[in-house]
Amino acid sequence: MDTKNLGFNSKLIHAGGYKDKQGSVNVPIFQSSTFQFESAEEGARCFNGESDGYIYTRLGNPTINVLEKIIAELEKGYGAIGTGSGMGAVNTVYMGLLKKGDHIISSDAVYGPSRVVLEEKYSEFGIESSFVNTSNSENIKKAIKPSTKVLYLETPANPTIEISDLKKCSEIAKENNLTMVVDNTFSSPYLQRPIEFGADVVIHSLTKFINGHADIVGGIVVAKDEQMYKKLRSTMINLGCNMDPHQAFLVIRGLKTLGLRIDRAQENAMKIAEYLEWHPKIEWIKYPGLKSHPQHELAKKQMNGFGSMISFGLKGGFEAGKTLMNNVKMAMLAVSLGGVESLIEHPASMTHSKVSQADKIKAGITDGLVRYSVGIEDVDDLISDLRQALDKIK
Ligand code: LCS
Repeated sequence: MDTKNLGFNSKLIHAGGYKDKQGSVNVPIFQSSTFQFESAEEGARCFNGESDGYIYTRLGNPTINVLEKIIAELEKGYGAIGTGSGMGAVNTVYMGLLKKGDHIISSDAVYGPSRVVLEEKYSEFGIESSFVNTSNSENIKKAIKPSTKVLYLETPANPTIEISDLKKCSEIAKENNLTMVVDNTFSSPYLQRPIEFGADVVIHSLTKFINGHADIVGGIVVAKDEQMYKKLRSTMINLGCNMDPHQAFLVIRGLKTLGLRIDRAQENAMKIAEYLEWHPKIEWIKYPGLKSHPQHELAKKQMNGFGSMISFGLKGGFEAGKTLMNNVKMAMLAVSLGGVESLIEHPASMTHSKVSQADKIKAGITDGLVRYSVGIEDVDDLISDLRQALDKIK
């Protein structure tokens, strides 16, 4: 079936175009590392690109390919490349797009390891990186050098929930010949499709909203055009950070309810944000759906919803945050996000602990910041849970 003109939720169920010869409604798990050729000639054709038959799972696998086709269609890209984790996707992009002497500009608030690997490892290969607050696009212009090749954005950013203007950023990228990469993990294609705003590459940690059930780790890279797709696929193959077919099967299953899950989670998040905003023990809160969020109007323009990630600080600072995290009963104290269950964590000591203290402060990742990933539970239960934990703060 041609799914191009279907609505998003229909695409979640029908995109990918897989039709099983045995009639299976679901995509089977092709749990095979290697694939037989019909003849020596066919084997040679597969290797020289004249045939698109499968060869070896690190290069491509039917189950993984279905997931790749679905995500490419949802993100409006040319093609997608499954990876074993979100960090596999991040490194495929860094390795594929940067070489010795190149410079990358990244949002200063990004997932900790996406930043630290540039500072600690890619610097050893002669690759330079700058981290700026990309929610003000003037900061990007100021950071551009003749050697700048890549603009890397996370919006909304982990964990500050700052939002960068995708259209403005892509205009700057085009004017300066930069490849624009967007980590779209916090939105998923249901809420935001960066390629429509001019991004060249989109990446995801599938571990989060796209799979949505906290039972796998996975990643994906989506390329806007064929040339970029081929370059990044060959990088992934050589890095060896491919996805596993069973992982792909679970993501395909989780993905089917993406729209339903996000609708429910963001409805909950709005109510929780409204509750927290006026709570006497809360010092500040960042949720794109609140008018008080500095980029609320931009979020309305470039996103189809405000998502379910909230960050906030308590008047009692980190000690108060600790009391809250130690006393919530329904929200689980755990890293990761975007699942059906609500999770709470402290980025400064957990997900972003390897970022230097000075860089954390500069990026707004203060010691008092608490991150809350709102799940799909009954919102009254989640609010009661927060209320009783907040009551414990002296
Ligand atoms: N990009 C973003 C925005 C992320 O939040 C993460 C993981 C990654 C990439 C890496 O993906 P992974 O390899 O874990 O699949 N973020 C995490 C977090 O905030 N808590 O735990 C993991």
